[in-house]
Amino acid sequence: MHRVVALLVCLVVGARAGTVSVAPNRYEREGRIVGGEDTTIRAHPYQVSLQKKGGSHMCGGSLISHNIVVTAAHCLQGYKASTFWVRLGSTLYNEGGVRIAAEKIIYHEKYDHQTMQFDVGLIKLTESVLETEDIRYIELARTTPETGTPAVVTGWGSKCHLWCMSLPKVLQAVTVYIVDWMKCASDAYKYGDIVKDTMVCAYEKKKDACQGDSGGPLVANDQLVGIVSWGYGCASDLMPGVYADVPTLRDWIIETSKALQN
Ligand code: 4AZ
Repeated sequence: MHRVVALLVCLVVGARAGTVSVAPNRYEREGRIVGGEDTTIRAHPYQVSLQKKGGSHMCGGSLISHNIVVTAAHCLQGYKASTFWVRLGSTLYNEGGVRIAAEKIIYHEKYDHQTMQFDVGLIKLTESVLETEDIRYIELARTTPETGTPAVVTGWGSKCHLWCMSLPKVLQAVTVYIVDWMKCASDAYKYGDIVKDTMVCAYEKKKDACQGDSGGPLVANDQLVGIVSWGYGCASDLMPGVYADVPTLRDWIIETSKALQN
């Protein structure tokens, strides 16, 4: 479905942003965190930037313990841990805070890049980080908030349209509203049954996550409820942002985090 366009877009975007992650559903891109505004790491201290060593921002992520970052499987697939650095504790993706190399990476064994189900992965850092004003571990939500609950998505995804060359250096934030997967798959929106029960959507007119925000946090009530995963375009009418549903994936995240300590 839209494969050729998706591939072309990924090639263009990949060359520009230094990412080669391929999500088949990704056929268009526009904006940044679309419709967002500058924010600070202190307001979202769980946010991290996943980068290739050398400094190109690839994806977002969320710190959940002293040495574990949650991100999207599609940010990790095809890479070795030695590829990555993580920058924590900085409003700017390209300087400040601390930069720590990845020691191990793993993604969900049921991750399917066609359907985008189980789009979750973990990074174990080579060093532990303590909590400060600018670095905090975020709790994993146990239940998906009701449809209509406000949630905040943050990231350094591209700020410009398709042919613009620069990423925002300053972290962006936008408020969107939870749409549960059944509602998101209903006739109220345009996706239909490609939205599955491992996913949760979030929507607001002209506001959305976008390419480069992948892997990053969707937060409600100070808990991680979603991981930026996919969408058709960004901030398109009746096409919500789609996220990996953290409550559904919570047990895997916790068990796998433990296993990574060995
Ligand atoms: C992406 O390509 C992507 N509008 C992330 C989020 C959304 C769309 C695309 C949601 O990484």
